[in-house]
Amino acid sequence: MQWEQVKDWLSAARSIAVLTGAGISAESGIPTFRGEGGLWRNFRAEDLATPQAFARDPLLVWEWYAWRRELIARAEPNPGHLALAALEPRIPEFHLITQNVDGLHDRAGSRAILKIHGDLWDLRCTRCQRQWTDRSVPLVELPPRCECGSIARPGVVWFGEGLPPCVWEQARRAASGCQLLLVVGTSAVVYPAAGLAPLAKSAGAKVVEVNVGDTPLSDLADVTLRGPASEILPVVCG
Ligand code: BJW
Ligand code: ZN
Repeated sequence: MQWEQVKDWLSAARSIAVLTGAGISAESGIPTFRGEGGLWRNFRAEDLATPQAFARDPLLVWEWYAWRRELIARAEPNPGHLALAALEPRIPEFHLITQNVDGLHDRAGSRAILKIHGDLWDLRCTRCQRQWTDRSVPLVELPPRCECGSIARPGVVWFGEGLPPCVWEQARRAASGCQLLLVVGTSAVVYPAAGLAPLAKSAGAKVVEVNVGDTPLSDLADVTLRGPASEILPVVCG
C-alpha cells in the first residue's frame, strides 16, 4: 500500500524537505487561495497580492489582510502541522519550506522553517523600510503606519516581487540536496516555489505529494496520497 511505502521512506530518510501550501491550513479554517471559499469579496489573490494593487488602493489590500489576520488569530494548528513538527527532530537533516504566511507551523512547534513568501505578522514601512512585527488584531489603524508617518505594507511576497534571496537559496539547497521531498497542500501553480519539486526530482529525490486533488505535480510525483493533510500526515509521519 502506498501509505506504507511512504511511511517506510520517511523513517529511512536521513534528509527530508517538505514544501507546504495553503491546503495544510485549510482544516484549521483558513481558506485556500484557489479553491472553494478562497475568494474574498470576489477578488482573486492575483488581484490583491501585487504591488500594483497596493499602490492603487492600499486600504482595500489592507482590508483583505486584516480579514485574514482575524481568521488566522482565531485558528489553531491542525494534526497536519503537528505531525510535521513531530517529524523534524527525528530526521538528521530536515527543512520545512512553506509558502504560507499564517505562522501555524511556528505555533505547531516546527523550528527550521523557511518562509519563502514572508510572514503575515510582519510589517514593513513603504518609505524608510523599517520592519517590525505586530500581532494585534484588529490593527489599531488601517492602513497601519510607521513611526515615520508613512504607510506600512504586509511583510509578504507579492506577484512580481523577488523572494527573500537568502531564504530562497536555502530552500533551493534543501530541495536539491534531500532524499525525499514531501509536497503538501499546494496547487503548484505559483513560481518559483512550484519549481522545487522538479528540482528535487532531477537531483534524485523521491517526491511524495499529499493533496485532496490533482495538481501539475501529480504526474511527476513518485507517490501521490489523495486526501486531507490533517489525516494523512499523522499516519505517514507517525
Ligand atoms: C488540500 C487541502 C487539504 C485543499 N489537504 N490539500 C514562471 C512561469 C509563469 C509565471 C511565473 C514564473 N515565474 C514567476 C512567475 C510569476 C509569478 C507566478 O508564479 N505566477 C503564476 C500564478 C502564473 N510569480 C511571482 O511573481 C513570484 N516572484 C518571482 O517569481 O520573482 C522573480 C521575479 C521578480 C520580478 C520580475 C520577474 C521575476 C512571487 C510569487 C508570490 C506569491 N504570493 C502569494 C501571496 C503571499 C502573501 C499572502 O499570503 O497574501 O503567495 S499568492 C498565493 O499563492 C500565496 C501562496 O503562497 C501562493 C501559492 O498558493 P498555494 O499555497 O499553492 O494555495 P492554493 O490555494 O493555490 O492551493 C491549495 C492547494 O491545497 C490545492 O491544490 C488544494 O487541492 C489543496 N488542498 N485542502 C491537502 N485539507
Ligand atoms: Zn518608516
